[in-house]
Amino acid sequence: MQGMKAYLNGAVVVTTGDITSFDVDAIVNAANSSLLGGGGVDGAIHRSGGPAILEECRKIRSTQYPEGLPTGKAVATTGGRLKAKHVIHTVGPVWHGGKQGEDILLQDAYRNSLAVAESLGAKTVAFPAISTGVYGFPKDRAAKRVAEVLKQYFSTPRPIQTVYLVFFSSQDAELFIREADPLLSP
Ligand code: AR6
Repeated sequence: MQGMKAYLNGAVVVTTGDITSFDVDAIVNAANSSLLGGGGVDGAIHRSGGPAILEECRKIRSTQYPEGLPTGKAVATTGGRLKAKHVIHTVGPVWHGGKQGEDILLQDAYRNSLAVAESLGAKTVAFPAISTGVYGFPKDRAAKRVAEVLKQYFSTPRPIQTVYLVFFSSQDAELFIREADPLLSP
């Protein structure tokens, strides 16, 4: 898979495209607490992956999370018809101005998704820019928070080989690189 820029000895690759087409072990979904679908990347993943994903989400709701998946947590389902074997559903924070724990919750969403990916034995994982769409988290600030998580995560040996950060536009990818570069460059 081609990237615009690689960081942390190739463990993190910044790229653009439609995450539903990625041939990786797991893709992450920017879901909502209901786990029952929505718009944005969530809608695209359910459309491309088919009904098996929603079926497993319903099961998770009826067993593990009857009240919904809390913000910052992550769970896995099949990838259904996607190339990716697994979808990791996480819920990013809704932006309320930045003083309601949004930074930590966004980082929790990435960290817990990485932990789930590890538990699945995934070697390659693709993330969308969680919370930066309808949830309104500022993209520049999100870039810094994500860079911090990945820098810390890959500061010790990890079973995950490559994390792809997938942006929907090259403008978004460039913005990420601008903000994250000072934190991720050697
Ligand atoms: N591939 C990669 N990135 C995408 C794609 C795609 N196919 N589609 C959108 N993006 P959003 P959120 C980018 O709104 O802010 C849903 O309704 C998009 O440009 O999908 O976490 C859920 O059900 C943006 O930068 O997620 C929730 O209710 C990023 O993905 C709510 O939206 C995230 O945008 C979650 O909001």
